[in-house]
Amino acid sequence: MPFRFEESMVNEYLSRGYLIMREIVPPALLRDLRIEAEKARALAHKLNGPQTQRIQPLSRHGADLDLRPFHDYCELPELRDAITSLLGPDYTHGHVDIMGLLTEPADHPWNIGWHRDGVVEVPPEARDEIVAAKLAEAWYDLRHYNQVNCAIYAESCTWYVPGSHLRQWDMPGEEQTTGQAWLRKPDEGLSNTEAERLYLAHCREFPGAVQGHLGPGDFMIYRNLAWHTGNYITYQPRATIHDIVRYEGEKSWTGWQETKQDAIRRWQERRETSSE
Ligand SMILES: O=C(O)CCC(=O)C(=O)O
Ligand SMILES: [Fe+2]
Repeated sequence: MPFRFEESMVNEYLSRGYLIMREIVPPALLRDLRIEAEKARALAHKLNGPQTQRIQPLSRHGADLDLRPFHDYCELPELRDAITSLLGPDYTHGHVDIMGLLTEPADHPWNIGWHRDGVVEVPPEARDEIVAAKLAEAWYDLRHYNQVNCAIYAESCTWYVPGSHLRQWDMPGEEQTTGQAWLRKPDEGLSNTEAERLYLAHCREFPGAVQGHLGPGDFMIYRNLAWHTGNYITYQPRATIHDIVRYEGEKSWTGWQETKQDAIRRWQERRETSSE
């Protein structure tokens, strides 16, 4: 059945922090996207190595890919209408100059590690009150932090903690693991199956985590301030459009880039002072 927007979806998005718009991409467009996704996955591995899990932005690869289906996706009236129903006017859901494809790594499993985007941009040691105050200004503002995964092939790579976007504080067990080397490359002597099971356990053990299952053409929008991770396996093709939903109206929130960079600088200065 073709996707139909329901009023209840607004509440679902606001309370859980994610919403999956099932089968919103029509089959004909999906077929065209797959033809290019096939090329893009091969290109990702050729350009960035066998372990790469993305190619981004797609606009950089116009010489090797036909970008038309991706532009068609950006123009898709079904998606435009659904986003307007969900968030109001003045939002865009697709940008070929931002969009990437998340791809499966070729050699071994890989896990990005649990994180909250936004927060993760500043190393834990550099997060001070100034960073927290700046982030707090935008935390509940729906014009920011809307991310998209739209599956061209069925996949179940994204794990998410529903409701965690509503808290600016962390609960016991909510720890960032993006810096853990064992998630990026299996420890010496570990087989791919053993690594896959360990990474899966790492996903399952996180308090309140649920696995997102996307069918072909399913569009998942999520508040990326929630706890989430991406768990990547080698033996299933993944070509998932990764983009943001961007507010195009008046931008009243500025200064985050500067705040982040200042915090990282202060932290580095502190490190240098303490090592003298
Ligand atoms: O692979 C995924 O689904 C998640 C990717 C992600 O969390 C990120 O790029 O920040
Ligand atoms: Fe993320």
